[in-house]
Parts: sequence; C-alpha cells; structure tokens
Amino acid sequence: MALLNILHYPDPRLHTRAKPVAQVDDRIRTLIADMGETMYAAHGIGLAATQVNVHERLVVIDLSEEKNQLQVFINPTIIARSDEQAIGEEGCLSVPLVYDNVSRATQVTVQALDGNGKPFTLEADGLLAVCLQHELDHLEGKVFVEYLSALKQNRIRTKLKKLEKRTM
Ligand code: GNR
Ligand code: NI
Repeated sequence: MALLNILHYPDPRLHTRAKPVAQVDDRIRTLIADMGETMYAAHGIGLAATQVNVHERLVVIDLSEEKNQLQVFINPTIIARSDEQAIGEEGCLSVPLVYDNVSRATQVTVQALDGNGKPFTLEADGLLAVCLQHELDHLEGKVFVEYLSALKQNRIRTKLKKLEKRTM
C-alpha cells in the first residue's frame, strides 16, 4: 500500500480528461487500494484518479461512518439525472480550505464496473449523488471551483498559490 500525492488547484494537470480503464487487472486493483488509503488519510469522502495524476476513469467513494465501505467506480457514466437540482456546500481535496455552494442534480443513475470488472447500475441521491457528480467532473478535467464566479476563482488561485509557497 502507498500514499499518493494529491494535486492542488490550480495545477493544470487537474484539467486532463481521463481515458477509460482498458482492463481491470492487478495494476488497477493496486491503484484502487492506494487511492482508498490516500482518501482515508486525507479525510475525504471521495477521490478521482485525476487528483493523484493518473488520468484513467476510476473513482473511489466512502460515505460510511466507520470508513470501511469503499465504493469503486470504474469507467462510470451518468445515464440519468433528475431535473431537480439542489445547492450544497462542497469541498475538494485538491482545493484545500475552500468550501462553496454548487448546484447539482439531486438524483443520478450511474453505470460503472466494480473492482472485479463487473458492471453495475446504481441510483444515488443525497450526498452520494453530489459526490458522484463531483468525482465524474474530475475525470472530465473539471474542478468544482469552475462553477463559481471568475472573481472567486481568481481569489482561490491567489490564496492557494500563497499557501503552496508557505508549505514548500
Ligand atoms: O471530501 C470531499 N468532500 C466533499 C464534500 C462535498 C461535496 C463533495 C465532496 S468530495 C471531497 C473529496 C474530493 O475532493 N473528491 O474529489
Ligand atoms: Ni474533489
């Protein structure tokens, strides 16, 4: 097991569009384990491979209290989303110390492969629906701050560049 380095906004590599996972093999299973370990260590509820500079379509999520129910989504696609949207506060491990409101569909249906390469379909609502949309955005190279105003994005870029300098 290994802890992976998480890229921080405004790193341009966060804007890479991820490629499909060609086969679910031991390399992918090792990556899943490492992403899980990295997400738990950072106290996140989700992590997309893009955030650890691997540009393949792989997401892990764990919303459980005990942090023992890792959900794996390989090559996920949203096949349906509700018209209804709701605004909720989001954060991102790639955007430390920034939390802001984003409007998302309240319900999504996702199709993906699990850690064994087996297809499944999941109807999600609540925090899982929000998290799935946030993670699938990462795979498209999109970070949640891109939903905010240009003014806010500039402030966030400045704040994080300063933070990065201080912690180097
Ligand atoms: O840990 C996370 N919390 C969170 C809170 C509200 C909406 C989305 C998220 S995902 C985030 C982890 C992360 O950055 N995933 O990409
Ligand atoms: Ni994120």
